[in-house]
Amino acid sequence: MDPHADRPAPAETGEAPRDRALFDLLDAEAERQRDGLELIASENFVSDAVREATGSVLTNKYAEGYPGRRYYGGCEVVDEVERLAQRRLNDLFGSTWCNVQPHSGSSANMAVFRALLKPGDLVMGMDLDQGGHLTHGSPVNFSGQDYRIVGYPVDPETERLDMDTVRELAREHRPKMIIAGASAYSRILDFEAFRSVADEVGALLVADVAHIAGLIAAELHPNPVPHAHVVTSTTHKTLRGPRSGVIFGRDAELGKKIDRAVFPGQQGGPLMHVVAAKAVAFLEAAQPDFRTYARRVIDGAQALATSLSEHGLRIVSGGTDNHCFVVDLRPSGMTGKTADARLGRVGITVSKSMVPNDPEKPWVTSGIRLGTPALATRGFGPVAMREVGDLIAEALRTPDEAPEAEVASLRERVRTLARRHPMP
Ligand code: DSN
Repeated sequence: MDPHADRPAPAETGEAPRDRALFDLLDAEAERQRDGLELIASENFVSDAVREATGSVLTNKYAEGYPGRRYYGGCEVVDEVERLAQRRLNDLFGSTWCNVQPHSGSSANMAVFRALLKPGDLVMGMDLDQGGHLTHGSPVNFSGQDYRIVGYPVDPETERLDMDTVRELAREHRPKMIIAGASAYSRILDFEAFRSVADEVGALLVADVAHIAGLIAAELHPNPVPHAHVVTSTTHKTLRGPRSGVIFGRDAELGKKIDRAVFPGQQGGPLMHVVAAKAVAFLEAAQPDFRTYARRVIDGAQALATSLSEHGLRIVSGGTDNHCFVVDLRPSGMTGKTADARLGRVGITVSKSMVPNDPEKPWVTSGIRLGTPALATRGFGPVAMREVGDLIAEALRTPDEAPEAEVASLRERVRTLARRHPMP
């Protein structure tokens, strides 16, 4: 049976063969991205060059191993691709060693755990409901199942990290590794202070900069490389590359252990097309206009937080220093699930988020997390972000049972604002 039987014959149409079922879905997703307001803090819109590399012939190539030491023939070109990605990553962050093969941030973190710890070792990471990440010790994740975890909280009053609390916990529990990083935290991370805590208790410091890597590349957030033993990151959030992960640092001995943990310890063949796209993204992030972009990300996040505060919404910790923030919806009498649905139906995309000490389950939550990396790529600056704030407030106020015409009119205003800002 011809799996492409539903497509027009190329000879009749002059078009390339097309898997209609699948490519129609891709067209629908492109339209959804173009016509909506994308506020998921961990998403972005990549350049044509990143997409071209991701869709390139390198998807055809196996390259288990590392440049110059592969288990397959024909790797002379991909060796150069991987070396280029490595050089560009090290230049961007000031590291001297890196691994560009992890398929994701989670697999980068898993490789670091496996390389530096034994099962059962004690790790300190930020609790999930305080803003941390699954791989920083959640009991439903490998990190919380194979290792003993002590979570550190944000201060209940300020909702910011208090390094004295982190130090006290570290002194009490003597972790082997401390992770400094977050998925829903809107304040600057003090990597130097984390290192001083780690040194005091003889722990390794791992910085997970998945969310803020682009801001670090643009020198708008302190760089962990001089302080952390190892840094992990994704490449697709503020860094605006393909969906993937990286690990880097300045300690070559730790680097050797981590290389072995990535391959052969954990992964098989690297996704060389994605490694190529990472190389493109690292070059783009080194350009002066990327700094302008990162500034717009932060200015936009601050303008949006201010706008939502003026609409009476409570922002966790009172505002943001980076690309994102969490809205605590409890004073508004709404869960994150309800807010997510009310925004989603008018084309505003966010993620539900736990607030510190959240009484709700992760599937429901008391908050939503908003971030500006994707809209800043489309050119949304502080003025446009205030308009976005007005639309969010209106959508949240619109009850579930509102007439469809009211919802449709709001959806149309969202679409009009989105279309004023071209996709890359
Ligand atoms: N899922 C990502 C986020 O949204 O923050 C982290 O891995």
